[in-house]
Amino acid sequence: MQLENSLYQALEKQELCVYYQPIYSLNNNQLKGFEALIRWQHPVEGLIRPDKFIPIAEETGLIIPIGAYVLWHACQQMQQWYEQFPDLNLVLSVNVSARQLSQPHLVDTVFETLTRTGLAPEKLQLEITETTVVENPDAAMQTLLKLKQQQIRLAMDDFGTGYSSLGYLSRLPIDVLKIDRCFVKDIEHNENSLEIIRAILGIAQGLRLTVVAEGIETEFQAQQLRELGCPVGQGYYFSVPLDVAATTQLIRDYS
Ligand code: G
Ligand code: G
Ligand code: G
Ligand code: MN
Ligand code: NA
Repeated sequence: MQLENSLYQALEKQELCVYYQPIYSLNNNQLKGFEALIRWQHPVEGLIRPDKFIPIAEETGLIIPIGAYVLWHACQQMQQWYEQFPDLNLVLSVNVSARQLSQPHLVDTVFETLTRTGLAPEKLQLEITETTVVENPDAAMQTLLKLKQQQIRLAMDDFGTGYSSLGYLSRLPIDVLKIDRCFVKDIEHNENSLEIIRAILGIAQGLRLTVVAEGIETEFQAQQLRELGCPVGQGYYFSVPLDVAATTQLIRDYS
């Protein structure tokens, strides 16, 4: 309850900010985009990570304004980078939680944000999870189809950990699978994880989806994923999530 109150105030006082984790092509280390990740800059506690407050935001419904806030700030920032660095070709990936996806209003929020920030819809990717879809497949399908009609890219986050249904995967208008970091983490010690990744890559190829491996922390993991044919990755090995200044510097160095 106390955290709920201060979370509400955090939104009002603009203590929430967005960090950006770079996403790279594994073949040539080309920068492909960023995942937007919310942080809470608490005046006393310091930087609070979302695992602490996203569940509360979900329960209380605060995730709706917080989600809109992240979307707005990230799209606005991405458009600013596009204006500052005209040769850029990057995708911005934003997480969408179950409660957000179950709201019919999500589609309007996304379209309005794109219109008002000027960011092109094909530069925005929304990350949803399997669990979200399984909870309310019909509503999810409706919403995702509307987003897809407008050229927004859709990614299945944490793939392989939820109530996976390969049936949904074949019917939903998904473009990208994000392999959960638990499989990547185990790659060196657990032959099964390697085989699961191989299987996910096979499914993705069959369904013409692209794949992003999450949580890459070592050169060994990056190399294994490359050899398996995984095209894209993110993780501490490449970079931790960065604040706006550090992200701008990374883009400048890269351009
Ligand atoms: O970056 P990291 O530890 O900080 O994120 C922890 C969890 O919080 C992840 O599951 C991530 O998807 C989620 N998360 C981070 N930012 C957002 C956000 O803006 N919206 C939602 N719904 N979840 C987020
Ligand atoms: O401007 P203010 O901070 O009061 O806006 C309230 C919320 O809406 C915040 O999350 C803000 O980032 C976001 N926001 C501000 N202007 C716009 C806008 O023109 N469109 C949308 N969709 N969101 C906005
Ligand atoms: O659920 P989602 O995939 O959106 O979560 C992203 C989360 O993963 C964020 O909390 C982010 O900070 C974290 N993260 C990003 N790279 C790594 C990594 O290499 N290792 C670990 N353990 N976490 C990572
Ligand atoms: Mn994610
Ligand atoms: Na994930």
